[in-house]
Amino acid sequence: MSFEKEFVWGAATSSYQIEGAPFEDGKGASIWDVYSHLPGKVFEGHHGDVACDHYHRFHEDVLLMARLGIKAYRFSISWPRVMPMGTGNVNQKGLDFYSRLVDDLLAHGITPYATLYHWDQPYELYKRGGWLNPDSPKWFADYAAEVARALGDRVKHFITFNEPQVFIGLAFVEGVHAPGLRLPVNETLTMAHHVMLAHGMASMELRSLIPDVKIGYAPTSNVPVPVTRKTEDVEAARKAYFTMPENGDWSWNVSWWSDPVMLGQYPDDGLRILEKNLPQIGQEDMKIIHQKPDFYGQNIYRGIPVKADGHGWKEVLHKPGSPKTAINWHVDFDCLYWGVKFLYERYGTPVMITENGMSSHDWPSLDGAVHDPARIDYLHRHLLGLRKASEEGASVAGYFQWSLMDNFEWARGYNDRFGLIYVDYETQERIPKDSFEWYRNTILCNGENL
Ligand code: PNW
Repeated sequence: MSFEKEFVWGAATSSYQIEGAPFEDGKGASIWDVYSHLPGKVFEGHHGDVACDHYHRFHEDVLLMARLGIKAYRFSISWPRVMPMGTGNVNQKGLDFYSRLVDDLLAHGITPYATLYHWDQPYELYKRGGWLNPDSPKWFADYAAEVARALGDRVKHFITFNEPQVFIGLAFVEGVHAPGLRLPVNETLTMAHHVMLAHGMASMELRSLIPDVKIGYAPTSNVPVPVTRKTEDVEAARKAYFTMPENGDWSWNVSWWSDPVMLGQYPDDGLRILEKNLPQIGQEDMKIIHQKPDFYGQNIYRGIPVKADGHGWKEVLHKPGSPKTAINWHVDFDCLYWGVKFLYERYGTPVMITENGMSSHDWPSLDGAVHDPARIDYLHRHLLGLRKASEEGASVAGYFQWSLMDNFEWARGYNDRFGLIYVDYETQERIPKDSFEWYRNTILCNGENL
């Protein structure tokens, strides 16, 4: 068995992680431009001022994508490049950059998937309260409309948000991503509500401006993986995935971030547990939020072993010495299989793996090539799981490898290399790794080699 004929084989990146050129051609500052220059925030003071210099080298990168044979490329649009103040004036030169990129992709037969928000919020909007401001959904919808007007004749696939769990949770609950604050629960829940409203309002704009548009949403999750296939363990894992923890730790909860968008309501358990801290939920809000995506994106890198414990579940420690990646994340080869199965079961919308991949400490060997056998094994085994989920009836629309090339890994700077292409940050030389060749072959035969 293979993947469906229309299966979307892709690779992904994001603006701040690869583009550089933070203030060129009229771009405004983003919260990451500011945050990464604050002392002590990012590993050894790294920042994205140059990153992969993709702003100037995008053509070379598109040629590599063509060689890789990907059907689709997922990139993100930098909001402050397009609207330096976040609202109002549009920076034509910024839009032109994305327009040239899109033309180049299409000329090489690669379908563009544009993410509207991969964390680089305009700094000017942050100063106006960012996602706490009740106008923030409207700001986002206006920005989405500008992008749609400029690119919608050629870009038909949009993803509204990448990993709201991270840009609200890690940024404002845990305080380790830009802008690095720790705010009270009622405020972070308000932000989350605004983000979901923004998803809905932007989706409406996109749908009215681009009739044949396909919209996605890309939250993330670490998937509870049952330790056996016994019914009680599978049930325990399913519960662990979707249940709100009684301690109110809400920011990684799958249902809180997805039920409103996919099903039109907040989950009952979350409403009960978070009751004292809930934002005002307007009469029409849930209708706006429930702009059901055409594909349900999910970024999955990891699993958590789980077993039944009475009527509940228990997390199980990974066995000593079990596989880990360079970023120190445990590896559970079945995470895509269970994740996709559970998510499709609950939401009934085709699932798109919008990110999956691994970091390793790659370097060019004496022979000049970059050998990354562990990444090949990681991809191979995760794709086997994905295919199994599809064979068992889950609708799987596609798979985007994270990442096309090594890039700026947020608070960890250039520590972690996630790419299929090695980047020498001193010379900007790109070297396709062994995994690049492997993925190319996999795409060529639509996964028959797995
Ligand atoms: C994602 N976690 O981030 C992002 O979408 C990418 O920009 C990033 O480079 C990639 O995954 C690799 O990290 C995540 O704590 C950040 O589970 C943190 C987590 C997951 C994903």
